[in-house]
Amino acid sequence: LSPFGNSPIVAIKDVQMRAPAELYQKLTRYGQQHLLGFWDLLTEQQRVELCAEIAQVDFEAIAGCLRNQTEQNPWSVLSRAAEPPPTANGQLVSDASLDEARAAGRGALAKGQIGVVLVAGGQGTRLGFDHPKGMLPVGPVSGRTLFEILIDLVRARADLHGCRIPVVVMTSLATHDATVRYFADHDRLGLNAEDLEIVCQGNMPAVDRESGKILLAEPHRLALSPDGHGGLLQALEHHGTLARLGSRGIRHLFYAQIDNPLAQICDPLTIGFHTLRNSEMTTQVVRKTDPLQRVGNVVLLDNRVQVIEYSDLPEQVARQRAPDGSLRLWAGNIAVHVISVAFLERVAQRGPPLPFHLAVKRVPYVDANGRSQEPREPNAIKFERFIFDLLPSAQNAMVVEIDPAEGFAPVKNGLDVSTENPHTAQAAMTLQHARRWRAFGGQIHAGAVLELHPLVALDTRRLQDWIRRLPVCAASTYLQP
Ligand code: UD2
Repeated sequence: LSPFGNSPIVAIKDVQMRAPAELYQKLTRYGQQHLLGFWDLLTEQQRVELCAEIAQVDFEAIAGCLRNQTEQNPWSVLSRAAEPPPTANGQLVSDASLDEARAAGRGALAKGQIGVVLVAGGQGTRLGFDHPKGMLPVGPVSGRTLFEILIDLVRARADLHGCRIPVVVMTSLATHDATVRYFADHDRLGLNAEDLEIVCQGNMPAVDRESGKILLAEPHRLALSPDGHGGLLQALEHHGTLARLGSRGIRHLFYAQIDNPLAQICDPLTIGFHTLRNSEMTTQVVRKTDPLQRVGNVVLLDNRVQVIEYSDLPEQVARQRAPDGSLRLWAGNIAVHVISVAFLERVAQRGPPLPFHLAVKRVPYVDANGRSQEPREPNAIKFERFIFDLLPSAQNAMVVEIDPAEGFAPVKNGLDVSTENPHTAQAAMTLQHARRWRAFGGQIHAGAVLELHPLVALDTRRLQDWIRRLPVCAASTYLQP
């Protein structure tokens, strides 16, 4: 049911007379003229704001998505032809080629060719945390936040390889201001001003699921939400970031999500496979532990590496087994990628554009009488682009398998859910750091928690120094350089 029904608060013909004719005509072409329904009641300033929001809407894209809605989800058929992807570090790779890849990755880092992108625009609805997710404290002893942990990792890599690593943090309308303030209040977490860019992604309006009409959040405001992490492409292009990175010699971007404190940011092995094999996009995967695990499925389809999102993979296909009893589509997307800057530039300028994925969600709106409505049931369609949809366009796309214990502990949920919450992430960090400590002869008393700053964890010499000074860790400790 259209919230705007047949009784707009201002008769459409009046709108036509009072609102700018060109705008009215444009909206009419797409059946969205109700957006001007409150025009006569708005102040001059509100009219300016409404026009600015309308100007940013890609009406053609929305109309196209809604027209093709029934064809949006061909995965039920396509996924049957999906094959497991080959991995760069699969069974046939020798230790020598692993060493060669690591050396190539270190070389690219040392030459200053690697930048980092952290996507942090999500609204974190499942977590129930009132700030950007990056501000969540998860360090098991240090209480360091997700932002601090991941930026510490970047700085540790820069220190180890004697290079500069610029960081781009992508935010959204929902997280931008708080994130900018957070970095300003915390001295950019130690990054040089020229090594940090915080770029805000674009928005897409939600539409009423029955009528396709764009919803208003207020009489002069569209119901906007972030356009998905695939919005990165446009954001980097729009803010001139891609050109700036290119001109300072950055050839590849290491991409990770802010919700994974174990992300192997700037892992030399992954970077090395990417560069040695001339891949335009390389992605890390983990072996799924459950057929219905909430990770995207990395597959080979039409000879291209692609991701089928967990919500799109039919259960029957997800449960298929290989002859040895293991899951056939085993490769889970952990959203850690290496993407070449030249590839991003090419797709940003010449396409193909990333497709929109449609999701039916609950979205508050104002009705035709200007009253705020809080629907109880999903009433709207939201549009999002996903960065992993770049994979099929990438030349020589590569897949690298990693051990989840060493690279994947996402924080998705609050403590009311027993999985993928802050405690499970802390437990994974604690186990990882203990393994590292013990691998070099250190000991830890039962009950003591040891947290290592990335520079201690990654730099073997520093780690060994610490173990000499503190052979037995008897109480909970955070070790920093
Ligand atoms: C994502 C992947 C899934 C799997 C999983 C691993 C998608 C659609 N699915 O699932 O395949 O890899 O992660 O953890 O990505 N974000 C933005 N802007 C947006 C939306 C999201 O920056 O408009 C960021 C968000 O801050 C977060 C990340 O993207 O860092 C993932 O978003 P999510 O938590 O909604 O994705 P999820 O868990 O459904």
